[in-house]
Amino acid sequence: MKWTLFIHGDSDGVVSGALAKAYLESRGYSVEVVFTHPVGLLGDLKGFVGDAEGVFIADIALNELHVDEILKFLRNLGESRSIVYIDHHPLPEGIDIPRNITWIHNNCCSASELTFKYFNSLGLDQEYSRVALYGAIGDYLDETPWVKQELSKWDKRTVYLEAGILIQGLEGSRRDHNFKRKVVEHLSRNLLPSTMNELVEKSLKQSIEDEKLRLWVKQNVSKHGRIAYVLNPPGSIGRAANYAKIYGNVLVGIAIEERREGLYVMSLRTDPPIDLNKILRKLSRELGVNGGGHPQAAGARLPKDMFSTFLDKLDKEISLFNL
Ligand SMILES: [Mn+2]
Repeated sequence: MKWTLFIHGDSDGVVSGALAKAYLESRGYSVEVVFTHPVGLLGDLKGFVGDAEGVFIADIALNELHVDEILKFLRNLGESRSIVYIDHHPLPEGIDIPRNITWIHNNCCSASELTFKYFNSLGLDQEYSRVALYGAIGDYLDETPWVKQELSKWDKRTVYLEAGILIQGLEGSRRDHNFKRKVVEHLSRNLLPSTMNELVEKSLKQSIEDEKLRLWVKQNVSKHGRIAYVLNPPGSIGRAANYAKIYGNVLVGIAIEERREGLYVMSLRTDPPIDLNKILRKLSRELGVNGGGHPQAAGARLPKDMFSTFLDKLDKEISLFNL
């Protein structure tokens, strides 16, 4: 009796996995954890579902390019197994959702919040709301009505301390899936992140790295109209994009990593009401490049020689907001 969990490796994904594990183990199942991402999901499903009788997927966006094939695969799997898919990333338009799977999708809030509500309704102990809060905070989705209500039931200062240790510790253990599995195990028992020494050490190291990154971005940021950007920052491009926005004092921040010769992989950050997901999906169709994500946190990848065209078009789209 086994379930396999396919989850994202950030704090929202890890927490979603821990909540699922806590519930499923309390019902007598064994649980296996696979870390994946939108582009790798289909391959990982094909490779790792094996003889599991249940499949849980959380915090993995459905990629425009693979969505039909993934849904077809899930529909087939749904004939013989239980499938639960929980996510909060905006969906591609016009998709055909399989009726034989449990489909929980809402842009309202974190995957952690959705996952907690789902398993709590099935009987997961209310005490696990604290674990769910860490995941919500990790995705900056800590101002939803549910989060505010639950935070008031704990000492919220210590919840933020614990969330910070988890978020920073995971950030500092990028591709170390074995370590992340241990974190899932730890959280699935509702143990505090601060009682896991290795996580605390990684989080403290990560904070030093982030401070270096912050100062580097402050000195190296370039501006283009309403956009500020940095190229090849020494650290996470998501964080660097946020700092570029702040220190460029503009509406949109971008951090770019030149992945291999001529390919720019970038992260973008903004504030409401600008919707980067909508803008990037539009530019993606116009320019034939990959792009999308959340409204205020998104990504794109394009050939280096298209970057200045991309910046011009993006700036024009932002100007439409008249901010
Ligand atoms: Mn998430």
